[in-house]
Amino acid sequence: MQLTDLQAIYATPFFELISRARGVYLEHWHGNEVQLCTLLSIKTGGCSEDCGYCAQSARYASGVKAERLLPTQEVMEVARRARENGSTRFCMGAAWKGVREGDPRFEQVLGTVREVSKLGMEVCVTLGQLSDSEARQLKAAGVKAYNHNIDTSPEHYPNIVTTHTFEDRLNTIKAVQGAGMDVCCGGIIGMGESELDRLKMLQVLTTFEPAPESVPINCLMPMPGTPMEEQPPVDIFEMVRLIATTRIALPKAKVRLSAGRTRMTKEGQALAFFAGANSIFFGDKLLTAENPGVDADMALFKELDLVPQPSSVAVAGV
Ligand code: SAM
Ligand code: DTB
Ligand code: SF4
Repeated sequence: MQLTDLQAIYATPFFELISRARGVYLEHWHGNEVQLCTLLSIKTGGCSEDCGYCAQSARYASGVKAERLLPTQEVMEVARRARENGSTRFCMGAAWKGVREGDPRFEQVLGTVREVSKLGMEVCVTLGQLSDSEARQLKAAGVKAYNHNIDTSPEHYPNIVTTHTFEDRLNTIKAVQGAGMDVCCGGIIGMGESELDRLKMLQVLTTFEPAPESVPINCLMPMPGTPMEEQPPVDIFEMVRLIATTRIALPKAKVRLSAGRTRMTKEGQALAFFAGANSIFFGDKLLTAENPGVDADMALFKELDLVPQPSSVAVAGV
């Protein structure tokens, strides 16, 4: 899609915009179903990269300590609980620049993926940069989707990260597509970017072939000790406008209302669901930051008559 088209959509009067987004949404999805994804940080902190928003970078005194890679059995306990709570996607994150073939830790992650995929949830991982052959191994082990965000516009990216480039991110996404995994790719708003940067980020997402399967829209959670700790919160109507524009631009993608829900009201989240958001991170923790708890989210779903989206994969009976 052209940037000018996205700008025109974004600038539509608010109620017209969310009504149009709702219409597009209902053409492609069941209007009351929201996908529940549980996140688990399987390797926390100590990351070599300098992403200015991230508490897991070794460069910032964020208070997040570097930990070892979690053993498969520990991951399985959390994954089983996530399934009991109703999650249909389980996403494991590692604070690494990327994975290295031949590294025993990569072999361990492959083993963990094989086990988790027996639980009948969609398996997603976010492990940083990948080569083609690593991507193929992850796919073979049972990964359905790979999360790798472009995070912001190509122009704003160097203001946020200097240890890798926007192009590096796109190359990993190509490796993921080449291996036949779904691409989960979105970004963060509230990092000092302009409205134009947000739409440029969305424009890049619309050029992907195939289109991203899911698009997480995160609001910056300003983590203490990071360069972004003082960033002001994102205005809810800007967030809803971006969600509506994303829904119209990428009708078949799951649009995930991601980090930052702890600072949103119930009404704000309801507007985001109305405008086409149909996935959330579920559980009281994201990777290191807080998320609304299971009980609060289930109460909200009840009030809004929303239901968890069924899993797209079969349960193996583990
Ligand atoms: N290391 C891998 C990578 O960089 O892709 C995977 C983990 S990384 C923490 C996954 C994504 O979480 C980032 O791309 C970013 O979009 C999001 N994220 C990290 N810290 C955040 C924060 N403080 N607020 C909002 N989103 C954040
Ligand atoms: C995504 O877009 N958001 C998630 C997931 N993909 C991996 C991560 C949010 C992290 C929020 C900050 C934290 O927990 O440290
Ligand atoms: Fe490392 Fe990923 Fe955090 Fe960047 S976003 S510092 S690559 S964990």
